[in-house]
Amino acid sequence: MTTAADAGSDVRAPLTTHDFLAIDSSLSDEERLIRDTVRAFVRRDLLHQLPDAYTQGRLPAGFPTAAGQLGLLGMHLHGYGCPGTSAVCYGLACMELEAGDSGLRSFVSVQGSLAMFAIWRYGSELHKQTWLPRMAKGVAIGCFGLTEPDAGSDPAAMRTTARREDDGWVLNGTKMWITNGDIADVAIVWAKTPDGIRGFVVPRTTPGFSTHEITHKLSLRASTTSELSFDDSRLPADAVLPQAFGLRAPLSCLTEARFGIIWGAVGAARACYEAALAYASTRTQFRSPIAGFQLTQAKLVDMLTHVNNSYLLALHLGRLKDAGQLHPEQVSYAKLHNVDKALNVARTARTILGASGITLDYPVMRHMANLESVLTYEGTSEIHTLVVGRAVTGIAAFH
Ligand code: TGC
Ligand code: FAD
Repeated sequence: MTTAADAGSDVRAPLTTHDFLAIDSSLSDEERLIRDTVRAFVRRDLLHQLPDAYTQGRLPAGFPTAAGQLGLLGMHLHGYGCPGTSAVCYGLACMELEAGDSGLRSFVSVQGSLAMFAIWRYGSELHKQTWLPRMAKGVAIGCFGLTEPDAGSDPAAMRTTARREDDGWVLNGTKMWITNGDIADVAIVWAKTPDGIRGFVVPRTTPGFSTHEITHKLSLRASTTSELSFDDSRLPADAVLPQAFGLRAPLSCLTEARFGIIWGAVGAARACYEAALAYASTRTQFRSPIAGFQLTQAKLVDMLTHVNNSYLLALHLGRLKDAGQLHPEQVSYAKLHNVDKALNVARTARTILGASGITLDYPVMRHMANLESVLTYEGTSEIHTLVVGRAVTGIAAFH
């Protein structure tokens, strides 16, 4: 068969070091535009702030409202001031944000895929009107309280309760490791009621609701993580999410956020690979660039395959999601794969940078430390292994 290349008119996308499989060539113009816009935002406005933000344990200044102005909050939701983009566009934005820092993507995941999605999917019309437009702009911040001190991987074991009293609800309990907790205007809180697990929209001003920031973190430092406490917190009757019944509701929110993580992990891995490739090309030892050593090339190729294969996987799942064909078990498969590979890439990249790799002058160790949290939150790698294991054997092995 004669190809166009044989005939002398080569129409192939050029071979590049970063997008080796030319995956970008299968993106639409709109997808490429969103990807480029978020990439430019991260590189122009955020990258230079990240080492200090990381050291000081905070988000880069002004990030929530800047992300809102760009349409990154609740970006795949329709109506109520949300942009209503495709899942692939949302994924590409997550990828570019996490190429900056997992804390940026984490903020966007929790705001859009957990807090806003819960209100959008399960809330009353009043909840949606009250919160979604302001949350989409980043002027109101949300958090999502599922995990507790004694209920992490097994949220069904939660102890937080909500009881009916005087035509309202009384909330008691503690939520732990909650992203955005200290900066949130509203918390989506999951609690046991006599009718099973229900979700509640809890404004920060609710009496008996307090937050405490978790300090001394060595991972995901450019992000706020908090404990939420509810001490006889009284809520009106309409604080409950009317459409959310049982654990299925919060788990469906997790599927949304895990989808973003699948893409984000590709961004973090890509940033580490790029840093290692650039360093290896200029660093000389034994009178040769270290990129010229076989052992270094093996590492670079290993990283390259992980980055490209993970990107392909993310894009495939994005196309499935946009076609309404995505299963939560497929999301578990890809979260498991892409985060594991990203951590692998970050660790390998760190070795290529030698001593320089342990500083904040390069992004690699920051990504590596962040990815330890990403491996654990939104379902640990063990839990996702068991979810996929259950899907292929039909036997649940959680107990
Ligand atoms: P199980 O019996 O499997 O399921 C209960 C009901 O839920 C349904 N379901 C799902 N629905 C939608 N999406 C999913 N992913 C779903 N998984 C399960 C299921 O069909 C069932 O429905 P129904 O109608 O039959 O009742 O429940 P289980 O108690 O056996 O638990 C299963 C397990 C272990 C997989 C689940 O508990 C789990 O995923 N655990 C991990 C917990 C977790 O991921 N926590 C994350 C907290 S949020 C967070 O980390 C935010 S970090 C964000 C950031 O900063 O970026
Ligand atoms: P555990 O569940 O105690 O697990 C400890 C170890 O035991 C893990 O290796 C786990 O895989 C393993 N294990 C548990 N059960 C099994 C089993 N059946 N079989 C085999 N191994 C098992 N939660 C929220 O609700 N909202 C948030 O916004 C949020 N943000 C977070 C931000 C950060 C930075 C971090 C680190 C966590 C955040 N979390 C949040 C909590 C996160 O979801 C939990 O940490 C996670 O679900 C694991 O729970 P755990 O830490 O209690 O670990």
